[in-house]
Amino acid sequence: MPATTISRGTTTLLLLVVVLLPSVSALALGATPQRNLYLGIDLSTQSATAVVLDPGLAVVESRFVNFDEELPAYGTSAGMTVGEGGVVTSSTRMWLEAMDLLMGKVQETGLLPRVAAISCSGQQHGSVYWTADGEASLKTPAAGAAGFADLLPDGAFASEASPIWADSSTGAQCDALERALGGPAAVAELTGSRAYARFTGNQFAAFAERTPALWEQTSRVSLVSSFAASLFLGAVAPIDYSDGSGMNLMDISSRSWAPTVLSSAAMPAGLGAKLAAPDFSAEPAPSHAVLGPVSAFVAQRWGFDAECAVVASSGDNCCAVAGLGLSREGDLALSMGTSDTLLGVGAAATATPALDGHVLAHPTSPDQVMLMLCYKNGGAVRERLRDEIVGPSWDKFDAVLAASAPGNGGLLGLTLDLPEITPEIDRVGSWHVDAQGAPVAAAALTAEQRVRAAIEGRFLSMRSHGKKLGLSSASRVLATGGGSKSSQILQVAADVFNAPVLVADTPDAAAVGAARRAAHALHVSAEHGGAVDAAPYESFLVDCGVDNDATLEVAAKPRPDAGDVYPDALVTRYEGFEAVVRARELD
Ligand code: XUL
Repeated sequence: MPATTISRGTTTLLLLVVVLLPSVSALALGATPQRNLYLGIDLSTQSATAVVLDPGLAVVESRFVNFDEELPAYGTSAGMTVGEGGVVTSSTRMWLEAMDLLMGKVQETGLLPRVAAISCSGQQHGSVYWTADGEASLKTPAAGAAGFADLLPDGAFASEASPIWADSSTGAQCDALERALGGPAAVAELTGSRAYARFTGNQFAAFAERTPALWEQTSRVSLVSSFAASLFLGAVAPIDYSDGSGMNLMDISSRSWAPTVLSSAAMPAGLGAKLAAPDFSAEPAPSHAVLGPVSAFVAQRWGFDAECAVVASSGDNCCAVAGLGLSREGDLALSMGTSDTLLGVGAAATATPALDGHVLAHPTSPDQVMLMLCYKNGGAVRERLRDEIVGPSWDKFDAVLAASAPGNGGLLGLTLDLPEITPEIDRVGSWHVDAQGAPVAAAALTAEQRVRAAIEGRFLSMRSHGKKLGLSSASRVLATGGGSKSSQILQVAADVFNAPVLVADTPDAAAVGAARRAAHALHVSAEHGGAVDAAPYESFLVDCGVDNDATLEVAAKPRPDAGDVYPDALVTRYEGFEAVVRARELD
């Protein structure tokens, strides 16, 4: 597949066509000695987090709202409501109430009048359905509105059940999109990813198909990130390039909505108009766009300075990339949580969208892309294995892992408790093959072999799919999440990636990334007329005094023979093994 090129020229040009709110000059919104703090908010699946950064971009305050605990009326589990047939939603109203609670907590710090700029991070792949009434209430708040939930009463949204990233109910819509565009590779080539169930374009299509009257009532659509920005701006905010590239709707090369997708039979009528933020360009905005000042309502209600700038919001993975300082090609972030995510940085000019994983616009660097692989079977499978074999102790698990030989004598394994998305494998079970490719029953394996096969398998898979997206070799791996508590898992990661593994002590990376992006965007706008190339994010952070490397601790170094134990040939073998499991050629 040919490389995707995202030119710097295109980015600059598109920046110029982002029309700021009438009567507002972004240049008037710079930091001042009285206004030199930055607010970042992460509206994520289970919680909302706010951080306030000082002029050196270090966290001075953070506040937090947990949805299940603090908003029990919504009856969520881990922030979600699980319906029939793979439908998973969160309540738009719960998010509004959460933002009110959070802002109340942040206001108590007394720092809000000194905030120069704010940006939000939102869970990727969630959608919000505004009505014309909702848009009007946002722009012209009713007198005496006590907060966001009050400002946007019943009727502000065509549906308050917002589909989120965990929704997997849109298979038919994904098939329709791939058919309409000429197959999965064509969709990947154009948008950076083949059609994925959670990608928001497919959510819009499913919403319109299932509830056409509600789609009719929808005047605008937002992502969770642009929804959060809209609240502070007092107008529907544009979707940014980086989060926008996780929708199957944006042309990853030109960073504009792809006309062939919007006009295809797979997408609902009127989508283009609903994607357009009325006070801005109809197209997605650069992630560093200053959209305008906070609304008069927001300034008054929470005591912001009237000139506090609202910067385009972005997805949580995109903001985590900015928060972790992932900017060098070869930098990888390995998040081992409930699901496993590998984030990497690549050159836009050489990235190659593939059938597994995603090429997304980089949130801070126009010449780069963010490469992402998400696995559904992550921490839950590892913890089940650990509990079955040694009980709930990572130390004991580490001892078992350390007792087996790296490379596992050629044994390969894959364990799925849920159908997998990378690669798409629609079955659950546990499969192993020996060095000759012959199937081996799990009962015939020692605990040490099973554990090592599970851990090595995941990293070999990441290497294989990462390579197809254009990730050639790793220079360092930043590990986060529950799995990074196991020192031996980190050692296996160092060996398989043949790179040092660092543990990132950056709690709230997405909220910190949002706040740092806000500071950078304000600087670019006020000092460089919006020309992001004049002040690259990395050098801006250094100029502010941020030492990203100081927060990183080397947790594992690759063994000297790592390249021989885990050669490319082994990665290729693993790729073939996954294909055999996927094709059901192995019981
Ligand atoms: C990424 C994804 C999840 C969400 C969680 O593609 O689906 O990581 O971003 O918030």
